[in-house]
Amino acid sequence: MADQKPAADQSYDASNIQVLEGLDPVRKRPGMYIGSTDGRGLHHLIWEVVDNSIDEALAGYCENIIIKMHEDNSISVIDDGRGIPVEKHPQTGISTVETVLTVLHAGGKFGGGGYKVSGGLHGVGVSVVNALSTRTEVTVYRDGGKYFVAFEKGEPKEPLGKIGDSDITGTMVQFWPDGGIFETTEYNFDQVKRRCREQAYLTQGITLTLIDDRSGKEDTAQFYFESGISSFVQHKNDEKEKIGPIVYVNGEKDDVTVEIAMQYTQEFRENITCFTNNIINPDGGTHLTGFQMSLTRVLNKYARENGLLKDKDPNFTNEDVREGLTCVISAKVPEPQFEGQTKGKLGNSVVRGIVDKIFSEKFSEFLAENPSEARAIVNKSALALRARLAARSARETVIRKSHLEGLTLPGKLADCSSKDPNNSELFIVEGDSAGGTAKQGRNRETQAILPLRGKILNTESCRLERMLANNEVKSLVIAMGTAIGDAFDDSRLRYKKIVIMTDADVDGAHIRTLLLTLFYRHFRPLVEKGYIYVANPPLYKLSKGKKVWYAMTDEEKDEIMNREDVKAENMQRYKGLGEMNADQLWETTMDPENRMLMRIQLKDAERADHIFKVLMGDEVLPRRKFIQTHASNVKDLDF
Ligand code: 0RA
Repeated sequence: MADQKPAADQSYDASNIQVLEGLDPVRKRPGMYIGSTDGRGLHHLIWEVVDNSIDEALAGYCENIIIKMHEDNSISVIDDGRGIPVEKHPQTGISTVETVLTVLHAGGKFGGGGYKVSGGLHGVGVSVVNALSTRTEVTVYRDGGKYFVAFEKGEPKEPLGKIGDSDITGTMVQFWPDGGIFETTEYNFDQVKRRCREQAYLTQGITLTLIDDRSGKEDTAQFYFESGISSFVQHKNDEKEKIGPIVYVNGEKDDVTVEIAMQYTQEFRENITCFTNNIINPDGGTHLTGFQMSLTRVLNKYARENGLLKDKDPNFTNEDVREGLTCVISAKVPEPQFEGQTKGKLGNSVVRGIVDKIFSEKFSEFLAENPSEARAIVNKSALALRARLAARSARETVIRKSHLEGLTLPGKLADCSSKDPNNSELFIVEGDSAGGTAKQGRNRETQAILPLRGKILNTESCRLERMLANNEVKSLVIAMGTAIGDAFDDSRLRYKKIVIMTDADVDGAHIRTLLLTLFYRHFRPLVEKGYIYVANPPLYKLSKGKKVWYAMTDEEKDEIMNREDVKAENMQRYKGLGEMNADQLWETTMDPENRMLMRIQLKDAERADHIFKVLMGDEVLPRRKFIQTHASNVKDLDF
């Protein structure tokens, strides 16, 4: 009794510790051993017995399992395995068959075999079935003899004895579930049949026969799947349009065996089922994550190496490569750890790496050897990827619309009173101070002023979504009324003259470039229709007595000074729009009678965009070249 663990500890690694325990705790707290005492727990009894037979099959000794439902609600499970040993067990002093039936956690271990791999959800063994049955009879065919032993509520009733000769081997266990423990003792044929089918898929080469012998319910079902989980995948894909063959991969590492069968279909949904030791894992676990990591990585690698994904394409995501995939993953793990509320998830982390390694190797091999199938598979993922990007873009349009729609005009916009775009002008002005001057000097009827604070966002390689998060860009878009991107609609444009009014210096030129780039990329129709202008504020003010002249360029300044004999100290150089007063700004730059506007041509905007790409883009070489060429001539930045 060394190493005894408390009964309450349903540790799944208990199978490798030889716990010798009576069956009393099982009858006292059945739920602890089989989960529940409802129909689910009742059906669980069958699988605790069948698991032992399946272990025999996995060990290579058993080919047939028959499950029979009897009139009296008893169940018998018959197999053609080696038969439970009947000789005295060295540790318990009683026969192995009696040990297996009366000692908790005494599965294959007591027979001296390897670990027990199948094993129900709780892996508690056939002794629990015995404990929860009013009667259990075991018939063993072995060593040329037929042996019989019977128990009642887990207690030996008829001692083991030889009752005849036999030239076959095998075991028959019949049990009568205890109606005093279970809420119901009536079995459901379809429920058992479903699990039989699943178990037959998972154990290649086994034949499972289910017989309902109850009067009025007579029925039989038989399952044999030559190709195991590959047959399972074939069955799942029965009605679906398939892409490529069923790919089967298996391998073993550190006592963990892995089997994966998969096939792509034209479906959009995925269908992946995972098992550990023949028990379904509804919540996946480490075998699933290992498979998923590997699948995504291998398909991306193959697609890149074979030019099926171009440099500009993003990688496939996990979701992309799962689309239309039907897959069965079956792992055999010596000491499985299950996680989650319902213990539906495999937790052993070593399994992740093992599955990843085995699958990567074999699947890469498959792709390399089957180029046309590989291409079909990759194309399916590529379709999923494109659909995902398209869906995202559609979603962004909706987001964009909701960003812009219903929004009131920005507070800093001083709008004009005219609602007719044909005689409305929008002046985009650099800075709040110049904005203030322009607001005072403007014609309120037809001229709107939108001051932009500082440099607007660098729109190079910048997603629309992020651009719209920039307040300056957002204000401009709302003021113009056109929205942006897929939602762009130039019939809603509020001003047919949009005037960029920036300082006549390098910063001003930069902001102009930024704005032109924005128009070129996102509002090109406005450029094409000739709605975009650049204002031309004077560089110098010259005065003599009460006479005043403005000069746009150095040449003009020199010409005026010569002609009018203006002395240099009278001369004022405007460093920015803000240095002019409202009247001066109106007179020189905004008054339609006097001003000089430059209408932006598509090629101007295109050039701005090009310069922008060179200066702000990812490529370093052209940028260096541009700066080296133009460093001493900043005027080239002007338009
Ligand atoms: C212990 C040891 C061996 C087999 C079994 C148990 C066994 C149990 C069940 C339960 C239902 N069918 C079964 N078949 C076998 C190994 C025996 C050997 O080494 O010969």
